[in-house]
Amino acid sequence: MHVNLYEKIWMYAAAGIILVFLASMGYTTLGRAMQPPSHIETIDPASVRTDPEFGSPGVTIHEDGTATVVIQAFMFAFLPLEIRVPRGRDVTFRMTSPDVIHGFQIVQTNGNTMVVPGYVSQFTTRFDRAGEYLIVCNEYCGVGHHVMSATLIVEDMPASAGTGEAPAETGETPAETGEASAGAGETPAETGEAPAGTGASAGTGASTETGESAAGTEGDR
Ligand SMILES: [Cu+2]
Repeated sequence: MHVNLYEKIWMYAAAGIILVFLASMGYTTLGRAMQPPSHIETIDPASVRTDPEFGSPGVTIHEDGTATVVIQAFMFAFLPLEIRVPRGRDVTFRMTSPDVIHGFQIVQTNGNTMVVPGYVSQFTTRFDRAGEYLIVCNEYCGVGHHVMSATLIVEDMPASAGTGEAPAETGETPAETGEASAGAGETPAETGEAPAGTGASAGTGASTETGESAAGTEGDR
């Protein structure tokens, strides 16, 4: 079958464009962590405000330094209005809506999801740049849609429990606290407050005392 040269060029160009589109989808999915946020976790929209988790939204910093942010998106605000998360650590956002579909976009980052009533939207990301980010609703949700926003503050957080400024530092802590008491591993919240000072107070015997003496050492510095 004879195909005109120009016809061939268009055919190959069209096929090439399709391949580029498919490849870009693959790249953003695998390489840039663009994933569907929903993990098929459902919730009754009517019970969102009394839900143990979503009824009291906020930020939880875990022992390993990562954070979970629970958010309620409703007409026409996000709760909490101001969200503080650690820099350079995994932050998992969990959110749902008691009314209509909202959007949740952290401007200038890859944090972006729909918030669908009946479902829990969840994604995990990390922020390498400290500062203030604007969160906006990017799904039209009613007359107050344009005022629906919140603030995300990314900052270097002091060790909340068990972790130092950098994950690498935590590796040193067990070796130092090991001198003080064998129970140090069981009380990461206490030893974590002053990982540098714990080594100095090697005289402490019981694990319960480690927290007190460590705090005292911190005051001496
Ligand atoms: Cu909205």
